[in-house]
Amino acid sequence: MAATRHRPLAVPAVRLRGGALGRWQRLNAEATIPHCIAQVESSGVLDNFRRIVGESDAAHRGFVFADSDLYKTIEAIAWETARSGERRHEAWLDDVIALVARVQEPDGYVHTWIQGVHPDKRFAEQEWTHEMYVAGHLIQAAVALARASGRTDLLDIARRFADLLDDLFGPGRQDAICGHPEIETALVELARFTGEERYLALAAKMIDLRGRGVLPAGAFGPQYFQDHVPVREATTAIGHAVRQLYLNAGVTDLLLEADAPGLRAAMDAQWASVHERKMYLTGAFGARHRDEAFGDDYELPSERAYAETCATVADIHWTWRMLLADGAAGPARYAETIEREVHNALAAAVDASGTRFFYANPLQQRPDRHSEENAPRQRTSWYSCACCPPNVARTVAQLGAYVASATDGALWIHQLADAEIDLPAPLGSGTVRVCTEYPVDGRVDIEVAGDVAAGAVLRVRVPSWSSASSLEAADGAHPREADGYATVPLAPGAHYRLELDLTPRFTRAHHRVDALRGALAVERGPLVYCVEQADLPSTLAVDDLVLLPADPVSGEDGTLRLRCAEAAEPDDLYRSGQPVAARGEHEVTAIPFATWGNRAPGAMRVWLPTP
Ligand code: FUB
Ligand code: ZN
Repeated sequence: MAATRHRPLAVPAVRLRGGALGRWQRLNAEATIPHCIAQVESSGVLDNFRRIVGESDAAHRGFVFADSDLYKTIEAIAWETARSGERRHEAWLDDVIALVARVQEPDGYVHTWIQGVHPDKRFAEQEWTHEMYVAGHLIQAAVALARASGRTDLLDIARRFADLLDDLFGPGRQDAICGHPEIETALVELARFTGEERYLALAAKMIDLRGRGVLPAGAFGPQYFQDHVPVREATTAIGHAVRQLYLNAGVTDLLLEADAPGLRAAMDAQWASVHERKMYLTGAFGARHRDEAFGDDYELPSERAYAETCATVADIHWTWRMLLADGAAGPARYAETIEREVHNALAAAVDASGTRFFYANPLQQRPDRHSEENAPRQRTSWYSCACCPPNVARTVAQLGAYVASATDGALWIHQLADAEIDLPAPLGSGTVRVCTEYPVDGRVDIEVAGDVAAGAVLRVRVPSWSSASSLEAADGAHPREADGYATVPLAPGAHYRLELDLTPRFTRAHHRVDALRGALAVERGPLVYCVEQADLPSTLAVDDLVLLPADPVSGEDGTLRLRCAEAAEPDDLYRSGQPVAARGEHEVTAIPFATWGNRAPGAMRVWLPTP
């Protein structure tokens, strides 16, 4: 297998401690994962398995891909075990893995909707049956469990299914792809873990087959599942956002592990398409509800943003792989994108209790907005299409994986999180300790302890928005370099300090984003802010605020104070074109977007109009 430039660290090697991400991981362990476990029971997912083997009389419940809720929950438990070393769900795992084993057919097949509802459709309508998508989640959960705790019972099940897929659809055999990409990234990971090249070959074949008319086009056309052009020619992100982004994660995984001519250029172009023309400020993706899809370039409406939580999760997967693959945008941009996604769209997807979730993550909620099935006004405890909640759980459990990487002679810190990082073997056996309350506070202290290989260096990302940009040490200042990282010796006993400039700043959108013309957002460090009705007097509506040109002021509690006027406009829907008339002056509280919706449901907006 080809060497990768950046090497990830093992999950247990990065321990997030007291900061924002560490606290979130504990909430994930205490609340979100137990909640997912309860929900896969109460939503009928486990009964779907039981009924196949005569252990339940219930009718099949949920969508064709509901099995994946179980597999994502198992994956979350696996990464949580790797992180904490605690095996608190072992008995539950024993039960559910034994259940999946009983349901698996002798040839390796397991998919409860096909088995229990429509056996006649087995691999017959892959444009919508999600059989390989579900297999992908099974494989990812199984490898995670094996990596985390050495437990291989689920891996045995997953391999038997993967072997069946290889027997049927591997090189030289029948051509097939799944309507929902996901199996590709899973197969590469299975190849990585087992060393079996045939899983890599199967992933490569499926990637090569995309865009060649293998799937019949459905109601939304072949671009819905990225089957309109071959992957190497697909330079624009299009169609269902989660599908495009999981596909890109799989393609980038393949180029990390194998010779894959043409794929690198396609992925660089895709990354620019997604992040330079189709990303919401919060790190969310997908403007359209109808087909859960990307819009055209610069089509980024705030209140009708679909912005599915799973699309942010998928982009974190992909963007991390682009960092590892040394993609054209460079590690700092990839890391800063992941930071934006984690601290904004992903964090907003779950409430303060860890048990209620958004599926869609719009950047504006009008006061009269009605709840829609996957876009409710308030977070809800589960969904009939429950792809998002367990996706949040598995992602939060492995946040440590995105914090650092290693190259020959260097440890790279990409995410400024309170953490203890064990050096990977070639760099020594010591530890790097990062102490910080970032992103609430801009001070980051870094200490090196223990044995370190001679000449090794530490590369620390200094965010692009910070005007203060040097790492301070006893021997002086080490400035941010052109690639966005400061370099210091990885010397035992060394102590470095970074004091980031967290002055709140206004952000505007590209002039082609018509939905945002004349509006500004406020950011502080990596956090996007919003104004919520709950912070305003009832006489002042969020949608009547007009931002005045005064610098926002930081509050003690992570909030900001903005100077706003109130629009004083006639009621006419249309009238002769003049700037917005406004009156009065109000000090208005803005809160991190990640925390909105934790009080009474009401209006909210990220982008505020200017006069
Ligand atoms: O199709 C499986 C999942 O359900 C997708 O990734 C989500 O967008 C939702 O449609
Ligand atoms: Zn989802």
